[in-house]
Amino acid sequence: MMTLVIGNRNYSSWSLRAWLVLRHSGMDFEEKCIALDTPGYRDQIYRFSDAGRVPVLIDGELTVWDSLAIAEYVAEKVPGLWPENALDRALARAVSAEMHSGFMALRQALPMNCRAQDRKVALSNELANDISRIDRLWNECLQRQPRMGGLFGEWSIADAMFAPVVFRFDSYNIQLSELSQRYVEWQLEDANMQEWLRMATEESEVIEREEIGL
Ligand SMILES: N[C@@H](CCC(=O)N[C@@H](CS)C(=O)NCC(=O)O)C(=O)O
Repeated sequence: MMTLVIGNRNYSSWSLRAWLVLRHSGMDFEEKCIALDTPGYRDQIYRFSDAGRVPVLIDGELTVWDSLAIAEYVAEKVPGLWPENALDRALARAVSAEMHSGFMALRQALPMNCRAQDRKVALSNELANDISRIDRLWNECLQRQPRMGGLFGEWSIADAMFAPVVFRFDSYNIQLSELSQRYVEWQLEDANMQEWLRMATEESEVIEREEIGL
């Protein structure tokens, strides 16, 4: 059976992405959770990957150590995780890549903190630009769909890539367009997202520097 090594569910945004993809794949996997920022946690991660980052997927002899690479690996095993239509698939990969490599202001100013509610953060220009870009991007995708659902209709890896942003927008009460707000609600209603949130809420570790906007 495959093993997915993840960080704290409350804070580890990259772990959430890989976990969601595996859950939606329907494949069995074991989870090994490493509490980030606790004594010896780096050594624990390095035991699995020399990149020193989670998530890490172990499948027999194979180690895959990056969330998007894990998503691609799982998508090769299980069809349907990327949109079926080639045009949608290209766009889904583009929005996923943009999330994977961008939105630095958002990542720094609004750390994922799933169980946090009603946090308040002043919006710098850079942060407002990131939020506005995501709002426009979601609108572009969602307006092409006949009904509310994933960015490309059925749930896809693109939705996994933005799942941590959904938790962030919810925790920090970020104002969005109506369509994006409905997408946030659609994501938050997802049974896997709720399960992740429940597990995050049950964790006791607190990473002080990620506790923003109190
Ligand atoms: N690009 C990597 C980023 C992974 C990453 O930065 N993970 C963070 C946790 S969310 C980490 O492992 N941090 C280790 C540390 O804080 O020392 C991916 O997509 O998996």
